[in-house]
Amino acid sequence: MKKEQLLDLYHQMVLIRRVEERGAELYQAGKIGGFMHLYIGQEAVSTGVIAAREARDRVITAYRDHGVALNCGIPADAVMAELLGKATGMSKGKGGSMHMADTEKNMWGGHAIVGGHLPIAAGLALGDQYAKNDNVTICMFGDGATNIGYFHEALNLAKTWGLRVLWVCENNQYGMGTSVQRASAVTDIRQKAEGYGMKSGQVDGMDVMKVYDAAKEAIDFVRTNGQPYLLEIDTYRFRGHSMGDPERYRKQEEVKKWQENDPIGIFRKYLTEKKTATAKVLDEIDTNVEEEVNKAVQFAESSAEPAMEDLFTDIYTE
Ligand SMILES: Cc1ncc(C[n+]2csc(CCOP(=O)(O)OP(=O)(O)O)c2C)c(N)n1
Ligand SMILES: [Mg+2]
Repeated sequence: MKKEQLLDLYHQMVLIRRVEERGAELYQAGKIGGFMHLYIGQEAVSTGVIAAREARDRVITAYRDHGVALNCGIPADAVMAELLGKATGMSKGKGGSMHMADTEKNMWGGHAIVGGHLPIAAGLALGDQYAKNDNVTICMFGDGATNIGYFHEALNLAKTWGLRVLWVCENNQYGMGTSVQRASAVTDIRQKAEGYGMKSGQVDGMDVMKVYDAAKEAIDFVRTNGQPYLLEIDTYRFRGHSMGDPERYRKQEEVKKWQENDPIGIFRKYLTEKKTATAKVLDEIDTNVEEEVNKAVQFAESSAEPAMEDLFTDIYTE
């Protein structure tokens, strides 16, 4: 990877972190309504996976979607405005935190029903199969979603019909307050692919370079063979499940242990040790991101709410 691309990945990870830190403040100030789930701690996952796609490859995810939106190239302005429910948001302020989408950027949405978007991913890939192209659909979901019927139906169909889907399980160790051990018969999530004769892999999700390499290999496999693949990416969310989670189900020592493996810190170390960039250059990127996010907040706060007459538009296709 060239230096510019590496620094761009660093920029993306820091941007996700700062957008969400500011988002959390705005939520606490009552400026964001509804549920909001932060991606802080998991930044290396979507950053590494989406860097490995071609622009023609589709991405679809669950409700923890702010990072995915930013990685797909949706500007911070549009993400922040959507969080605040403003008409200038990428979903015109009518989707909010859990429903960020921009099909022009091939970002097919955040989806709030656990597992509900997996059959949609199979459908997107079936559409590409009909159109006789070799685009890949990247479908991201949590460990909890793999205990839902939709996961099994979608993986079965994908293998039976030879659909080009990269199934990405972000195993952040918990589904709300329930640990993987308490909810899943097998704790190595990748094993679930075996029941469908599907190839699978597993990678450390705190290291963006490892994620990128694993995702690149998996996407190449899917594209070349016309077969799905399940990639388990092990990670951790540093914050609660959603805003206002008292986190009684996990110990602070456990959270601290994972925080010592901060994906941004790991990547900073990688970049400085490889002499790709000095700490000063990385600090400058941090400052630029701060500025970018300040502007995004100003843009969002000064934008208009959606108009009353738009209440019933964008519900059905016309
Ligand atoms: C069908 C359905 N059941 C329950 C819920 C409530 N719910 C929201 S998030 C969540 C946990 C999902 O965990 P996981 O898939 O691991 O994703 P994570 O939140 O860890 O990213 C649950 C049970 C829901 N949204 N949809
Ligand atoms: Mg989870």
